[in-house]
Amino acid sequence: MSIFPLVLLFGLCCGSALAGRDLKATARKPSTQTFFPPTSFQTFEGGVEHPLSRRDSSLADVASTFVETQLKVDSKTVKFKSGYSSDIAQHAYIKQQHNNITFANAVANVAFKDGKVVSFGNSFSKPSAFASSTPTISVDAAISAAEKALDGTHNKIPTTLEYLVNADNTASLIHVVQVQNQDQGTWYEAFIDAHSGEFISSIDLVANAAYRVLPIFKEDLTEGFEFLQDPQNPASSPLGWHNDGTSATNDTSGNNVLAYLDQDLTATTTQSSAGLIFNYTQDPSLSPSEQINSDAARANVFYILNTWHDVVYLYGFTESAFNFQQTNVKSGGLGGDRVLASVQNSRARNNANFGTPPDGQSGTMNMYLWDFTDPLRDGALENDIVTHEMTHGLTNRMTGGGTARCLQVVESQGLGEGWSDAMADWMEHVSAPISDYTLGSYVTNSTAGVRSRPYSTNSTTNPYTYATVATFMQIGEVNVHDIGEVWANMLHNVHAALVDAHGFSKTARADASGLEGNVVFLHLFIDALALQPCQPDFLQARDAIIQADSNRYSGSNKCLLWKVFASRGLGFNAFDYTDDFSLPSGC
Ligand SMILES: *[C@@H]1O[C@H](CO)[C@@H](O)[C@H](O)[C@H]1NC(C)=O
Ligand SMILES: *[C@@H]1O[C@H](CO)[C@@H](O)[C@H](O)[C@H]1NC(C)=O
Ligand SMILES: *[C@@H]1O[C@H](CO)[C@@H](O)[C@H](O)[C@H]1NC(C)=O
Ligand SMILES: *[C@@H]1O[C@H](CO)[C@@H](O)[C@H](O)[C@H]1NC(C)=O
Ligand SMILES: *[C@@H]1O[C@H](CO)[C@@H](O)[C@H](O)[C@H]1NC(C)=O
Ligand SMILES: [Ca+2]
Ligand SMILES: [Zn+2]
Repeated sequence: MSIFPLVLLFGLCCGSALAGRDLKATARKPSTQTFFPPTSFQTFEGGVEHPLSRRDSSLADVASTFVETQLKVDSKTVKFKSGYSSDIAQHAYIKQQHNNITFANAVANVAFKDGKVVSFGNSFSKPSAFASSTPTISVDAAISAAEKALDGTHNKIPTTLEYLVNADNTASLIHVVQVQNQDQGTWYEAFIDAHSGEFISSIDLVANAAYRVLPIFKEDLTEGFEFLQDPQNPASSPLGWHNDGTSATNDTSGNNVLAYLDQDLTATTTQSSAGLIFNYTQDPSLSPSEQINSDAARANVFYILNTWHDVVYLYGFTESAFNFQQTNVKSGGLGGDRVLASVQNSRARNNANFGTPPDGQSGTMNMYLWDFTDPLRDGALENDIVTHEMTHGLTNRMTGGGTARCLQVVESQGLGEGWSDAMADWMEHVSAPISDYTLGSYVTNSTAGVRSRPYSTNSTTNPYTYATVATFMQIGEVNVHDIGEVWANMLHNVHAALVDAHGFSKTARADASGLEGNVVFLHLFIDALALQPCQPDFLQARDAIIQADSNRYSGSNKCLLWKVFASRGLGFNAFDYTDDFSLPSGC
């Protein structure tokens, strides 16, 4: 029997002038954004036949042949990378290759349902020239170049040799080197030219949260902890939360999560002498670093991340869909990648972030302290921040088949921020109708929280439409969280409309089988991630959600979804950040 404290957060207060305070997260990207060829995405509702549809072939063969036929390319240029079956569709992720060397940025994804192709995304290229496929620069030299370019150190992950399509349509041969800098919280995949030794560009594996605060009125902080007994879901975590697949644990570590203090992976919080009881009562009058408070914080992060794992597992973020587990109980995907969650990390303030490497390497979460108040407040005790960060792991892993390279262009990053807010939004609703939602209120001591507007169905409260993205893009340094607000608000509206239409399940976190609106919403959310192409834009993310509804619910919500998206400018003819409020024929 396990007993865990759960933090309950109450609405807070206050009117300090924190609006527009820019936190550091957006300024740290290197200017060398990797080039990504344009991505096309087609959805086919009920599906189309494909060349091997009448034969008994493997997913790899069927998907590869489909890509070859569609793109009229030779089978030698197509390499099956990964694939899996969800409860509703089969997903295949494919890379372009040349001389048996795969491309880092030319990829395809095909989804099948009932033997037919339901969606197809691709960024395959026809390079005008290829660098020789035999490198002339050694791996060691490439590592040095990567470390120098990105001010970090190569970790122990083996380098790979790949091709990279450039903006001028040539193909460079590259050594791919992971480089980290713990002090700066950076973690990149560096692309080093394997012939010239020059640094070309990088993939940023860390998604940061930067928080903006609007001044508002005061309210007192009320803390409330609850004891929850055995909150784990055996359907999602058959080993329980305190067993990593090799041995039982008696602290804040297990198969899904290791929650520790600052930079010491062994600094977990331990159980009580009576067994797996973590009964640490946080004292808000004391500094977060007091033992009782840091124990409570680690216990809370451990509880939230495990609960998050168990919920999204039910909706499809499983081993085969590239989730985070030390030991994989069901087949598919790579293990050895539970989330390493650093609580009260002392390297930064007023922020939080999540690093998502490819499947098989642990995701890393850093939670920092916030100095807007005295005593400081701990992000680990604000559940929506923890959920926001963890959801970066979901979207980065499920988009593009576990490579963690497919939410890198600005618009895709913005969508990533939006999904993270939308997941926090979904997790915190307990009844219909779907009320307005803010996040980050506790750490900032401000009811407005960290975003510019509450998420709302009311277009006065939140007026953001697709065209708002264009205004955000025009601001000198684009803040991907601004773009994320537009997407998160669209998703808030989708959630609200589905709940209005189909009701609300109070057991949705433990039971994904219902037909209530909040259950439907999370299914579409997660199904669509696997369908959408690498580097999706707003239109493609919308289309993937509508296709997900076709796959799972025979399109029964098609017009509802179109109406919601259209109401926020993402209608049938929306394009290039111009609002369109029209519906497809039949709606
Ligand atoms: C690519 O790999 C296949 C299968 O391993 C092999 O038959 C073929 O010769 C290789 N081609 C090149 C260009 O290395
Ligand atoms: C937890 O397990 C370790 C390793 O088995 C053991 O040394 C330690 O005493 C245990 N701690 C508690 C609090 O039960
Ligand atoms: C938890 O700790 C509090 C004191 O902080 C105590 O009153 C309560 O009985 C404890 N509960 C359990 C189940 O150990
Ligand atoms: C929160 O903000 C209010 C209003 O600015 C202030 O009175 C209060 O002391 C703050 N709380 C903390 C813990 O700093
Ligand atoms: C939307 O919000 C505005 C401002 O709070 C309010 O005046 C209006 O009545 C709301 N509209 C609806 C339909 O609730
Ligand atoms: Ca995994
Ligand atoms: Zn974020």
